Amino acid sequence: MPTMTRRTLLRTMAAAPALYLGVPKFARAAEFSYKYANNLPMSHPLNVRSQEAADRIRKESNGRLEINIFPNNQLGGDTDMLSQVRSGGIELFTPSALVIATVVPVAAINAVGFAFSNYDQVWSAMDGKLGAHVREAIGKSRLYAFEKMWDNGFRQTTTSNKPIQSASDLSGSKIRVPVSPLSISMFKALSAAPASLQFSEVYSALQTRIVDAQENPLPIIQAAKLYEVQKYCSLTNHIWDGYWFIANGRAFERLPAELRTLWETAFNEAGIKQREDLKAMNQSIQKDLEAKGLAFNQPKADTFQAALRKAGFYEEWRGKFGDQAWGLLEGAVGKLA
Ligand code: X2X
Repeated sequence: MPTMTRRTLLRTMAAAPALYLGVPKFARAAEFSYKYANNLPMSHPLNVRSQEAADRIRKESNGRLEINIFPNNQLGGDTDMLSQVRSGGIELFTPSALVIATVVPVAAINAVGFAFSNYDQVWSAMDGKLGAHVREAIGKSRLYAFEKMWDNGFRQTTTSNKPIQSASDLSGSKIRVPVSPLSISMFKALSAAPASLQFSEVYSALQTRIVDAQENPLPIIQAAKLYEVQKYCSLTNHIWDGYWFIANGRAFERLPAELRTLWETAFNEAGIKQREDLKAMNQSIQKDLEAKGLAFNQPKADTFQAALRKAGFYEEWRGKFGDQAWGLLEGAVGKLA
């Protein structure tokens, strides 16, 4: 048999596709191969739109920049991913505002209880001065934050034992919250017994009744199948939560200008589409979750805010965030305390 030249080898491979299924689409190794990790299943719009952006970046950079997604806590829980993106072990991560606030405290400002009442307020604040203020703070910890925040949603409360009709129903309730000082403080102010757990632990913590309740936006309850281990869903709308798309600072600086522009454009445009996906889902998602067995109720919203005021929650967090950030928040949503 004649020795195979590169050309005949390639021809042979082309004739027998089944033999080289393992070979990546772009045979030439990418100049920049980046890892993007997150805590959500692949079915969530955050991953669907990120995959689209990654495909676009690979194509428009002619394979120079490749981004591989590791969804669903494959590379560890939020706390692990956050330390990996800071050290450079991974290049990209999407922490919720609540979670990145463990490193950049002011990032939790959008999650002040009952601050935002609708998406118009949310996006004009986060695409405007409040968002710019937080991005700057993120930049100071040698992380790069993309301009457009992605939507997580308004957080709702699910339980296994009883519906939450008003703030007093939360009293003593064992509720899981993210690894977030603001969430702990807020649920303590509501007399609940909150416990911080990474999202990777939530399903089993509910299943084994380590906690009775959790709180998350409906698209997360759907994507992570939390309806399988919860009975009631009370539409508390207590926090608006979003994801910051962040990169390791050095990984960002390493990219040549044209690739930086490409990934900024691709991820920011994908983020806008992801916001629209969630908006569209919000029309039908309650019906879907009801069909899967969750019982919904609309609690009395003003009882929660009154309880928070009484407990001094707003005063405490105004002090923690400082007058500048607090002023930007109140500028967007009106007086809170
Ligand atoms: O951990 C959660 O609850 C989640 C998925 O909403 C966040 O990323 C904060």
